[in-house]
Amino acid sequence: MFWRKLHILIFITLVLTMLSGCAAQAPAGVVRVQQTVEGVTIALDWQEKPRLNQPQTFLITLTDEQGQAISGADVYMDLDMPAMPMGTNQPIATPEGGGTYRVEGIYTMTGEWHVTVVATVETKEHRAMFTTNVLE
Ligand SMILES: [Cu+2]
Repeated sequence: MFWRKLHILIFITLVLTMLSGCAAQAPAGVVRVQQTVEGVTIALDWQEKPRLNQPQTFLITLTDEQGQAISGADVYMDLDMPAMPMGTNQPIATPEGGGTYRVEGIYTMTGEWHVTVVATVETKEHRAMFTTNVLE
């Protein structure tokens, strides 16, 4: 009986270890989308199913044609709805090193949003637009 309980305990510990390992790699619900625009690859890690009025973290990673990280770019996002003018909603990204830039934003309405990453690399502007649907 003791050994049976011990086996169950070891099994549970293993499962918990695996689960916490996965969680450390990427927050739940975060997926990567990316586009290559004139030699610059713009990758965006964002919520796959964003919700209304919930703070969003956008992680942008820039790489060149050789796959090398691009640091020192000026990056901001433009959040807009194709169905209507939503005013200016252009949060500026904070560089995090290694070609990664962080943006905090929020969706103030349900429906389709156009999320555009604007990255200026050595005076040249690169824009990648991604579409998402915000639920209540
Ligand atoms: Cu709207």
